[in-house]
Amino acid sequence: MGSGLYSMDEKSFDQTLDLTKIKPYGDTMNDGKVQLSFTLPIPCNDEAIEAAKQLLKKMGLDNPQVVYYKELTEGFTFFNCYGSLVHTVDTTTIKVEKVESNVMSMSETDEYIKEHIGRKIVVIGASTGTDAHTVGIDAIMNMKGYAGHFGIERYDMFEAYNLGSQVPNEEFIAKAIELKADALLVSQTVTQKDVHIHNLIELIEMLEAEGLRDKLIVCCGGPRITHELAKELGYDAGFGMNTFATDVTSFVAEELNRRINH
Ligand code: B12
Repeated sequence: MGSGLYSMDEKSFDQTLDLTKIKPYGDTMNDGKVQLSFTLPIPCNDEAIEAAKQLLKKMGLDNPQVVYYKELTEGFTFFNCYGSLVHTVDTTTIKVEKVESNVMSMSETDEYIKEHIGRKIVVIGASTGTDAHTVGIDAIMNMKGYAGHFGIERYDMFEAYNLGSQVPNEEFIAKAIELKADALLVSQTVTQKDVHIHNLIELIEMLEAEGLRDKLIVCCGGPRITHELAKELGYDAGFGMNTFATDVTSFVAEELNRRINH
């Protein structure tokens, strides 16, 4: 038994949590403490600080405090603020659509593919359209991987092609045909003016027009992609932040097995 900071009684505070009324935690349970930062397009002065505080109150933050502020450029002020949120959320009613798969390690996935597919799975990935962000797709595909998780190029039973960024959907599809891909991995980071939605929809429509949609497993990913959104747009799966290669390789291996063998 360690001599922690809390006595057992104090520790048990979280067992009395009302999961129907959860609010942020900062220092003491249910204090609602929140930190946020934003910029206002007004000069940096006392009135700007008061404006920031009034906005915090309107957001439902009691005891609003501006703890840091700075002029960004003439007429623009940046703020770091604290406040206590008055709102709560009922966590018992929350349902989130998730990718259904058993996440396996790299070696387990390779074994699974050897046993159930009996050949390498061909995947091609790219950031498509005008999207120039490569870090996400590289994190998933590059040999060296991301945050201690190897990327798909490291797997024995995947043949992985990373086409990079700003790949037009036509080119992506042409490559899929040329390489006889089993799965397409699309990365979309920029969401301004819903450009990711248009781009993702266009790919599915083009695949459908070519009669290829059902022949391919099509996944997308990015910081603002959810599985729910991906399904809505006609994808087989969607992966958001904190995804590792294992998440998508497990899904693709199991999905291909389902399609081939069931
Ligand atoms: C680096 C960066 C850039 C670099 C990119 C360099 C490069 N080679 O990638 C440069 C400077 C080029 C750049 C440019 C732009 N950027 Co930028 N950029 C960023 C930044 C700082 C980091 C992004 C990143 O690398 N994240 C790390 C990776 C690992 O995370 P990730 O992409 O989410 O990937 C993970 C998951 O999402 C998932 N995933 C991602 N893809 C896929 C795919 C599959 C198949 C799967 C399974 C999983 C998966 O797995 C990954 C690992 O867990 C972000 C801000 C931020 N801190 O996030 C802004 C940001 C993304 N950029 C932004 C913007 C606006 C731009 C520009 C439009 C700016 C401008 N006005 O010119 C341009 C757009 C250029 C273009 N045509 O696309 C905005 C996007 C806002 C929005 N919602 O649209 C952000 C959020 C900054 C901001 N707060 O405004 N950018």
